[in-house]
Amino acid sequence: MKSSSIKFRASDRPQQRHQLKEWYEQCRQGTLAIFEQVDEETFRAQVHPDFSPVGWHFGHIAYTESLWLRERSAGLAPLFPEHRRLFMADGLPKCDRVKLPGKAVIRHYLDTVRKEIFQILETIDLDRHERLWRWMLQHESQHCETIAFLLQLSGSRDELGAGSREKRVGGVGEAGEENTHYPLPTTNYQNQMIKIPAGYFEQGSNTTDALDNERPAHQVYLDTYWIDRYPVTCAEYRLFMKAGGYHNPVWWSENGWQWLQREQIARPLYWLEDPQYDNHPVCGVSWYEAEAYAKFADKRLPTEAEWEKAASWDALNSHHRTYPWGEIEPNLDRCNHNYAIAQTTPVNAHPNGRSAYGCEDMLGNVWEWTACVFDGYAGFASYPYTGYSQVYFDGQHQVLKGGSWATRPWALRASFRNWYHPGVRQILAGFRCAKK
Ligand code: AVJ
Ligand code: FE
Repeated sequence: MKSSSIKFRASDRPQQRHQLKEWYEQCRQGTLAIFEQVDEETFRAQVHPDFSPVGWHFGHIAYTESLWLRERSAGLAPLFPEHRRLFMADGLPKCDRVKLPGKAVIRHYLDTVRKEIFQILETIDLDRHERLWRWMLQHESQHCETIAFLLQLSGSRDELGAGSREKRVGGVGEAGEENTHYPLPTTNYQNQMIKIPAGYFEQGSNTTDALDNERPAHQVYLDTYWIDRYPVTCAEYRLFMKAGGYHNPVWWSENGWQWLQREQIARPLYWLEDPQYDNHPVCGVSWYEAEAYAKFADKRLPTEAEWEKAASWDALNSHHRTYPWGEIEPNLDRCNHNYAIAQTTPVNAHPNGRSAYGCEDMLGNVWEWTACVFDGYAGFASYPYTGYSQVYFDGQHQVLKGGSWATRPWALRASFRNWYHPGVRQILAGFRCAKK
């Protein structure tokens, strides 16, 4: 079993190069599987003003790989400098990114950069550069996820939700295996709350693949609290809708109610009114909707630390787990991820993914909003550039944890942090609740 926790000695470098190459190939295979399914029109269309066109993300993946692995770390001259302005992170306004080259040009860009960086990998000093190479895998993974939800969004443009699951492009699968017939849960379940006893746990991570915002790992003390065993399901959320949730300010914060008046919406973005999805997590809610539901249910959103402790702390052994279930790398038996089935699954479909405390469905399926504003931990140091995390420490972004059905394995772990404005509902986000 490949494990990200394997520690390599200098003499093992050939093996480590081989492992990186394998990961890069696996990651790219998934990226290209999606690429192949996108037509030229969808490629360049801007489906939502807050997001770049799907095709831009593919070019940006190639650009970023070239910038950091060729230019910055290997000292080579830029490849295709004519692409720079279009594909750099802060080059053009998103609406101007529709003037994209065609798919063939972008494919050539991806392939050419990739060929060169594999040559670099053969001799690069990994003692110095391993972190950057691991970061790059996660960069591609995250843009892949953005592509996935933009495609879902473009498929549902006309009917906003209804029928969108059928119209979605297929998943990339794992090793070509078909996995469209997910087992439905055989028994009904009751969402329960799990008691997490007071005490210390370890938040964050110092491993090579930990991003700047996950570092440094540190001890946090939490009082006793309760947290939902599962994410909030569509059936549960329907109660809020039926009770007039979207029409009564009593459950909404002031900012949330103002946001609702502007948006004029009355259901989650990806809502499908079909009992077939009752046991699936609600998906496509803003932080404000999550906050309002929690109040309706007489609960609250968990803090980031509460979420992470419930997901990763093994109190019996005073041990921090990389994944809720331990150290085995994510697979489809443990969590719904990697775009494998391209939709949500019932919240209780992955009992083997449960955490030491018994929480389920914490990785994959839907991202989960937390009560916390995104910020650096004490001792934070930007990597590889301030624009990656630090510029978002502006008090305007809420942290999400856990990953979704579209999250690639390289960005899936209990310490991983995602962040978006509280009003964003295009991402694949749901939530679970907590209580004192
Ligand atoms: C952490 C997912 C919000 O996609 O904007 C990609 C990740 N940063 N390239 C984003 C990211 C730079 C980021 N999110
Ligand atoms: Fe990026």
